[in-house]
Amino acid sequence: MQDTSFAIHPGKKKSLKHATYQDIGRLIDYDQDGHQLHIRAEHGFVTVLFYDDKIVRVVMNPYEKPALDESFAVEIEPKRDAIKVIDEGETLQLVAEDVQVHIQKAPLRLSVTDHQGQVIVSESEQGMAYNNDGHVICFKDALQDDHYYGFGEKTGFLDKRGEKYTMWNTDVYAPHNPETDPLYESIPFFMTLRNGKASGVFFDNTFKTTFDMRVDQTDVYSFKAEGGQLDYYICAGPGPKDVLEQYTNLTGKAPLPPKWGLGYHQSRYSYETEDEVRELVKQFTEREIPVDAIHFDIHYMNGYRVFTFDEDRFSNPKQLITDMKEKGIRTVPIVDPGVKVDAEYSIYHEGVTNDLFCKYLEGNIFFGDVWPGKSAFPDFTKDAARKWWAEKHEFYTEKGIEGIWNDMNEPAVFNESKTMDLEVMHDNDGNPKTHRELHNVYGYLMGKATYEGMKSLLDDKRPFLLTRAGYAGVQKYAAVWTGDNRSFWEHLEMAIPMCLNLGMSGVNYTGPDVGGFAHDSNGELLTRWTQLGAFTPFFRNHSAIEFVYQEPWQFGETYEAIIKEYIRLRYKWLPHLYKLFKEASETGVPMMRPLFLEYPDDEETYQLSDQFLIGRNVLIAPVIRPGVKHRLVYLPEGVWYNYWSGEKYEGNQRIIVQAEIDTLPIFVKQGAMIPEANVKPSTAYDVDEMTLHIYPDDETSSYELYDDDGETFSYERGEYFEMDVKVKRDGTLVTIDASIQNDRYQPAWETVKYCIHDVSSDVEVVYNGEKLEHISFENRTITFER
Ligand code: MIG
Repeated sequence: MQDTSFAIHPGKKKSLKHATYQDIGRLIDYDQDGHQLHIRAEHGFVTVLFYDDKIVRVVMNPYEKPALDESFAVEIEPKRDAIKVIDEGETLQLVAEDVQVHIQKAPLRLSVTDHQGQVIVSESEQGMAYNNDGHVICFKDALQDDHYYGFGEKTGFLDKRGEKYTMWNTDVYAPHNPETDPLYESIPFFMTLRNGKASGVFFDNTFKTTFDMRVDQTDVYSFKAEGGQLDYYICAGPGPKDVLEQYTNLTGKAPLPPKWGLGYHQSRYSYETEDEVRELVKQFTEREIPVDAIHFDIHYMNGYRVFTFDEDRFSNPKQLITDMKEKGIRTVPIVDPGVKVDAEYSIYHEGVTNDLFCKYLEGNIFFGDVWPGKSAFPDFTKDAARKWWAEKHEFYTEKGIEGIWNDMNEPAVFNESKTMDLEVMHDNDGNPKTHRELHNVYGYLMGKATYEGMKSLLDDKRPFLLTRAGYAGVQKYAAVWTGDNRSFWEHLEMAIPMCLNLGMSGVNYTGPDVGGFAHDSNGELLTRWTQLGAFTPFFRNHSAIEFVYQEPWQFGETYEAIIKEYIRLRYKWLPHLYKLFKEASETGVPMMRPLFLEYPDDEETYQLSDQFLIGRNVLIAPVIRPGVKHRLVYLPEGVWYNYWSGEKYEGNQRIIVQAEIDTLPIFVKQGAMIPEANVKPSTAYDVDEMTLHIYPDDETSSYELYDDDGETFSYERGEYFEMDVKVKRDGTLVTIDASIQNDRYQPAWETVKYCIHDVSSDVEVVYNGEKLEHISFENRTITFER
């Protein structure tokens, strides 16, 4: 056998120590089996296939022809069209409509280009390889100005160039430090932005995986796994939104959550008694602070037994939940996977007798210490265990609960390794695999069981699920909060790129613990954090036991008033945010966006970690330092308005904006339309006044005003409201055309108050062909109702 292991090439940039890897070597032969191309190489086997014209899947197995294992994440079938293969002697070309795969034969190297010949991914000196420990690795060329995004939940700044990340779901106490990796989620996906064009790589391998993007020294990036096959998908873009769409075509679109899931949530580890919860509700009501949900952390349970309430602390949970619901407030109890060992506890009893817990190969149950003490862990890879767990949620739904919070599902275990023994077996429905292989999907499958269970129990109502752990595709089941941060300004700052990169990984519905979980919060920090939280997809204030309480009123009246204003602002903006959630559920493009997503050609946006967009045309620039009353804001090309003052700016420049403690800098782009609701105590109360703010542009701009009942799946059956609004400014004339596209759902508001910004007093407005008279003009703004 010829030795093709890597050598250090003198004169080239130095390779990192990959000498132990065996390169796949040269192509020996290939055969085509309809839509799959199989290659036998000197040191391995490769299969190539397409998922649509823009998604290429490559699977390398060092030892045998790859089995195309069923994926935990991927939902769609490959394209069945025969691949067109052209053998050019030294290379093979696979031609698809939008992309072309080039396979160099000796040594085997794989590249993908678009139909104009632009390189999407390529391999040169190094390609696919493996080592004697069964690790598989893939190297791809990195270019000078590549930028990398995604990787799920990671600390650090927006652009991940220069970083190295590991995917291994991990519970570390208060881990939001730049050097902490991995965290709770494993999303082995990233996006490359290269000269304004984007492409994605999804490495669908559930073992521990590592992504090495320290490309400056090597001119290559790599991804590797500690086992399994090198099984990855290339999403060819060409825009960053296309990549997100392609990636979520593979791993699934997020369902639309219930509207109350987008409201303000209040949590604490823990509100420990019924009295405490009732008092909390009373405070929100009296202080007129909107709230949609209160989370019950672990103290609600009897000895931390899941599917129980502690009867001394909560004597009548059903009554409490009913009373809260009457005030428009939902309850979200925490449910951990660990089941207390207790022969008289029905859940434990059933799990043992029906063989639903994780076991060693030899047949004994794995026990680990978590909150309840010695505990067993459901084997969520088993269909029977998922069904059982799903049905158990009737305990909650029969009390009126519509939302669940999954914690500790990495799974976390209180021991040295922080999780289960790696040799514990998962039955995986008759295809047993070790925990070492399936660790990263444990929480994901718990989420699947819970979401599906709640969905069938709730009788057409949309469930809310919040999870800490997950794998690629977690968006199908749950919202993701970023776990145990601390009440530090640095953690407020880090929350922004962390949430943005979750969004770049298919997870729209995400947010940090507002105010910080561990450590003591304070008025200024909570105020600034609430300003951010009002514009993150998930908005929950949560704090840890033994640290100061941080409900909106805990730091005095001045802060309370501002915090309240921003929670109210969230409710004002809900129609727009909800519409963006609807869009995310259809396209995979998140509500909270890094600027490069809309401006991929603007280099200034590539590393912008402290400001972001809501949808296409609203820019949020939070203040993330104490005592700071101004900040630098980058405005990309176009014309922008200060949301508060109406002041107008040309983009493509940095401005300094005043931002006293009561001000979150917000900018709205010309052409934008933003619907605003009148604020209610919670989403349980119908919005009955709707205002549409219009910032007219010389080009026609359009907006679809969307609404539905907010809580059932009836929108999937066409019962929603949609009104299309088109606006154009031509000198002093503003033309508005509004047409209802669908009214199978009737919102409580019957007219829309139009508010047109930045016009002069001689403005003329033509609305659906009718010239309007006597419209009120004030502050360069006119309003009328239709
Ligand atoms: O070991 O349930 O991240 O939100 O309050 C800590 C108690 C367990 C960790 C979660 C946190 C939650 C806490 N949990």
